[in-house]
Amino acid sequence: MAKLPTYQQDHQTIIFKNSAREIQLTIITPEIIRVYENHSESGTSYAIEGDKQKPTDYRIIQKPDHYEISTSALTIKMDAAMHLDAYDSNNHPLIIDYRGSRTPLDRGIDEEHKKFVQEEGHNVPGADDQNNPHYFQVVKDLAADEQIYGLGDKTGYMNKRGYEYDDWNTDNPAPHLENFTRLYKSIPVIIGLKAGHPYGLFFDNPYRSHFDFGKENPDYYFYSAEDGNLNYYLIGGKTLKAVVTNYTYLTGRTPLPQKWTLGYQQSRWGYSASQKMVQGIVDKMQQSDLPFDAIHLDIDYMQGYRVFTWDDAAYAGNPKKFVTNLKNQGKKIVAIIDPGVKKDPGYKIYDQGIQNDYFVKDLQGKVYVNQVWPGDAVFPDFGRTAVQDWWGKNDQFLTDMGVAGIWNDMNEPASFQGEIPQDIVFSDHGRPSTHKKMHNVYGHNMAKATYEGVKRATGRRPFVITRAAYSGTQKYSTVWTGDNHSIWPHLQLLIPQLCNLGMSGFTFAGTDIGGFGSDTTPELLTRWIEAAIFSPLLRNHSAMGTRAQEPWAFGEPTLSIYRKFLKLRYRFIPYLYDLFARESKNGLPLMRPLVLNDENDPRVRNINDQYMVGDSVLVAPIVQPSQRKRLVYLPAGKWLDFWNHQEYDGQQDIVVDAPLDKLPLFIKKETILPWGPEVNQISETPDTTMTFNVYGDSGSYHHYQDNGLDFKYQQGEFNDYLINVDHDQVSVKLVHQGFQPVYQHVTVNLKNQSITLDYHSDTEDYK
Ligand code: MIG
Repeated sequence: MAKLPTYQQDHQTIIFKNSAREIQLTIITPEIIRVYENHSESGTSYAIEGDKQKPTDYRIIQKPDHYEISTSALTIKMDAAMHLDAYDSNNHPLIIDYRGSRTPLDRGIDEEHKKFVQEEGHNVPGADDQNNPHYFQVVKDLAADEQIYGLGDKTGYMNKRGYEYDDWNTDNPAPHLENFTRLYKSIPVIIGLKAGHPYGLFFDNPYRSHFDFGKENPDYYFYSAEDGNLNYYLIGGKTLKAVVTNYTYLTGRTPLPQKWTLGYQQSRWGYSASQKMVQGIVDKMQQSDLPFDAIHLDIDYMQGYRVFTWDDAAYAGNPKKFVTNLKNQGKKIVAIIDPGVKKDPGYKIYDQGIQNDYFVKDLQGKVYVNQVWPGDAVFPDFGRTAVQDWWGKNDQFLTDMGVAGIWNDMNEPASFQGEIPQDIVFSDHGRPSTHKKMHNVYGHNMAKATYEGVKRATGRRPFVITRAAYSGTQKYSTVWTGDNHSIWPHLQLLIPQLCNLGMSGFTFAGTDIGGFGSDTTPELLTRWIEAAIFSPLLRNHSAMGTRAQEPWAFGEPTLSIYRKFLKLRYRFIPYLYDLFARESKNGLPLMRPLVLNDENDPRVRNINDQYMVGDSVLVAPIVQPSQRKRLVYLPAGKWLDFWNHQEYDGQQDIVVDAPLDKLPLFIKKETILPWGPEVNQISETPDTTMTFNVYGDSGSYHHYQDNGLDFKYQQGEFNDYLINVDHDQVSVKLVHQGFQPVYQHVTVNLKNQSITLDYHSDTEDYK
């Protein structure tokens, strides 16, 4: 029998050694264990900040042919060949090393033909370079009954099984529904269900990496990276929710956003070329009685695409006045900032960057130049604190103008004259490194710099939106899914994409409503606003040169239907905000796949055209042209049709009517939901009343309230209301009171009556 490796313990780390390898297991918490092998790469994580390790009891037992390392939640077995197998506390296999060898797919192509095929623009995936001496792979057993979710924004379906993907942040203006391997973000976490048992696996290595989920061979899935250390986290948890909570414990959670950021936002590349155009959109929104909170300014507001400048002349010489005016009416401006700085001596940002040596350079020490919007451009070296601080201070140019949010684009980083060469010197936590290593965290560091800068300048909860991201970026920024197209497959794609982003820790996400590229149609736009109405980030955005897709662009009935859904959205904002308050503590996404709530029901494990909002709202949008009815699967429990309160039993498929103006929507019976007032924007003036609707006969609900703006809630300035309903017995309690004013009246709508309770300040209760 082969000899077991030796081991040595250092607190919660166990170092296993044999003649060839040294593998460390570190117990982070009972449910999180890190696997690490040094491949002489220095550097610490970008995803994980601060010390996450908790004092944890564990034991290590030597068996004849393996060791067993156990916490209360996980058992890891290591054999003589240093295979690692993870089991849950009931001995169910979760993450098991595959013992066989790989059987690469035969793609029927040789190197010469591959070149031609790629030159024509086809994507030939699976090119992992096993001759590279730094290449390594991790191959795990795939069970017949195993589903894999997560991986962030990747295209395709909820369940990634059968597909392969690359992590190499890529600006792709035409992602397909299936089998497009690269996109803007690298979020190397998978959330799996093996024979119904949940687990997570997070590969924390920023180098280009590849995932194959049983496409090459249905018996295994694998991860490979072209460089870097072997560094991954085995994550357990009793439920899928617990796994997501554990993963977001490790990499962080989306902080509570400003409340208005949940309002509707209108955007289009081109609007911002003049104040007149932006004002025209604001006016038209208001005249059309369309609720909204923000207009986005794309690259055209700048002087010749120079970041941190404003084309004053196009804004009547005084953009600050314009932004302030809107602000006084409660409407916000969000402005875009790209990383590429125009190479232009005499331009302040360029000069400062050159003087202070803030831009990335080639191996000869010359500042590296590529092309983006401003023409020749140079790139800030975001892997250094000084550069992040400088960038964050520049954001003050915008916040001083009154700009309320910053939208970071092109930060993969994208470049027009070919990709930035791998050896360009980018810093890694201040030390010289390479583009090869820092590429996938470039957008992350830019978003972090922006978040910190805006926070310092304004004291408000920063609203940052980024296109590129890495695991952990959710702590700093909202994301959108980049350049989709106005085609039905991309409407379909938003459900798995946003749900998988949510499973990967990115709860604050959205897609370009109506589609960015190509020309939308009235029906597509209508179905898009319906399908996306609960997406946390709610923005209609389109490319210059495409046909207009504002809510009024197609006249009636599109405008009325669009308005109806925007009004519905604002009614639900208190619910969405409550979910954010919970998410910031447990990491569970607002918009989520059915499987996250009901993992024991095999029927929900592959659903791509329905989603949940929290635990009790089920959305089944129409995502096919000319469809007017659809099948809806209702999970366990009883459900009420939101529109007519018809009751259905769960665990069945029902057929529902869905004329053009209807979004099939179901509420779990015995749910209480807050129902915001009818408004056309989120006000900074606190609400003094709130309404709750009861679906069914009883229930209980926690409702959160604060000023929706800054960080005072962290000092206890918030209210937590507990609403209890048992048939006609209604009670409202202030479980925590830290924010003034509290609601003066609370109305609870029961099936057949409406009850209003008033606040009595002497007794501090509702009667
Ligand atoms: O190369 O700023 O994804 O939202 O409108 C295009 C112009 C650059 C890409 C973004 C898109 C934005 C556009 N940008």
